[in-house]
Amino acid sequence: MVEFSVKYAVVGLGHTGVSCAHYLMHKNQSFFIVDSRHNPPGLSEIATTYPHILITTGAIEVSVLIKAQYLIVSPGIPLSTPAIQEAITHGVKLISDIDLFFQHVRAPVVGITGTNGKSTVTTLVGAMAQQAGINSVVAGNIGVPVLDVLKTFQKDLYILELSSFQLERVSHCPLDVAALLNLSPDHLDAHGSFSAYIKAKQRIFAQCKSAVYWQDDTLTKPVGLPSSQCAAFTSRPPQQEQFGVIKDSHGYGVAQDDRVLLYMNEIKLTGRHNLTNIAAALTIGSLLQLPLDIMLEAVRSFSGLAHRCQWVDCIRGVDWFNDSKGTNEASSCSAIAGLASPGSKNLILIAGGAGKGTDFQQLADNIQRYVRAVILFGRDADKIAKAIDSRVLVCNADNLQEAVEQASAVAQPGERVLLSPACTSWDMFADYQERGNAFIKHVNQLKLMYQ
Ligand code: UMA
Ligand code: ADP
Repeated sequence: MVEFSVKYAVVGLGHTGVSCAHYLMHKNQSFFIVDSRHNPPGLSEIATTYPHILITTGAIEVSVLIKAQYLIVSPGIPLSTPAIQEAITHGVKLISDIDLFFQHVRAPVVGITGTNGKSTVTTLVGAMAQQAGINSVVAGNIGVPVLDVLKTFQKDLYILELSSFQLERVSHCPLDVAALLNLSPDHLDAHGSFSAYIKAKQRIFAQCKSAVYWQDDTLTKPVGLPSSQCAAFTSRPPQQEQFGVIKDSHGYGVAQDDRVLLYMNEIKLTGRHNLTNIAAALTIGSLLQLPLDIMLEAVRSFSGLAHRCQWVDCIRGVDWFNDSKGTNEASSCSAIAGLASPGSKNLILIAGGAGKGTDFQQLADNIQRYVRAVILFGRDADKIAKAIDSRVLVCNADNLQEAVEQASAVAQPGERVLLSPACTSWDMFADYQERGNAFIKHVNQLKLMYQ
């Protein structure tokens, strides 16, 4: 029988680990911290604020972990890490920051997951709640650790973006509304297979009161929940009591039943895939009893998040869009289809970077359908070029700046240039934000050249 000397081991000292440290200290709990990196982010902050807390860096050792009763494993550390698995066999239990959040939260909680669109829908639901005068906050994978939003007075509503890694780690997740927006292969290196990834995502429904899913993909349908507990949204014309997407003589729009609520030209968001995101947010908001007219006001004034189909500028009749957050094939495909003009190939695509192990066939098919020319850069440029074959004009660039210059040389007035890499940025940039900001800088330089 192991004698546990400390209650918690905080495994990982990124945003999650730092928030756990502050929270456990506030709750007077005993804990220590481990991180496999020698100089992890947050080290000096925690070491200075809590000098008596033991922090061990470097290889994670089972002999250290078994001193704790519970491990709080950060989302970026694989649960398959041998020392973690061994500690579990010694009787140490896993718990996550989300579990701790649910132990202490006293207000309704919404959870939103999916392969793509999470941040957009989470932010939009947050904007709807604010517009309705509800004292609410958005947190989770979007960038604010969940325990950070419990530090002050409790809110009346919490809206959480949850990643597959966070869902994989949580044991008790009693959400009032749980939404699974869509599913396509992503993070397969970490989860091992698409089915393991789906299983992690489906955990969002485990203890929920109401479930929201995407009618157009049965993989998102809650397994084992009665239909009375489920509400679906769709990217097609909606059925009774649903929100969905329509097209009529006024263009594309969002409808409830057979009533059109708004058209694309009334909103600031770009890309038709965002109509699906609006339908999802309206479904979630309705379950929260938010008034429809107030939700629609919030949709109309929502300009979207940076790096997601973000309009940058119009230079000599060519519109430039930054979709640096398009980091997998499915997201870039929907950005391409969402920005293309039906019936005409008016898009110039800039893509490439470090792919996530997919074969780029889905991307190549979308390119053939909607894109006139592709500029490729980054580690997997050749892999994408092979998938595209000779179906459209393909140019190669050594870096993003050269890609922008080549796109400018190819684009004709009336066309759109879209950066949507279908890859992570890690081969050339710190993250998607740095890549998107570099793109904006190069586009601004281009504008100066033509002034
Ligand atoms: N790491 C080590 N050794 C350690 C601990 C971490 O090498 O001992 C590495 C990880 O492998 C990873 C990096 O450090 O590459 C960050 O991991 P982390 O677990 O420390 O991450 P946090 O800083 O706590 O941030 C996490 C989420 N990060 C991940 O899931 C990788 C953030 O989502 C989230 O905003 C934050 O918690 C607050 O909830 C980011 C993300 O990229 C934006 N998420 C992925 C995505 O959206 O696709 C899932
Ligand atoms: P996430 O938080 O899940 O990464 P975001 O809202 O940040 O989602 O959007 C990331 C990218 O995913 C966008 O830049 C866009 O290319 C794509 N995208 C957004 N919404 C959808 C959707 N509903 N379906 C598919 N792709 C989407």
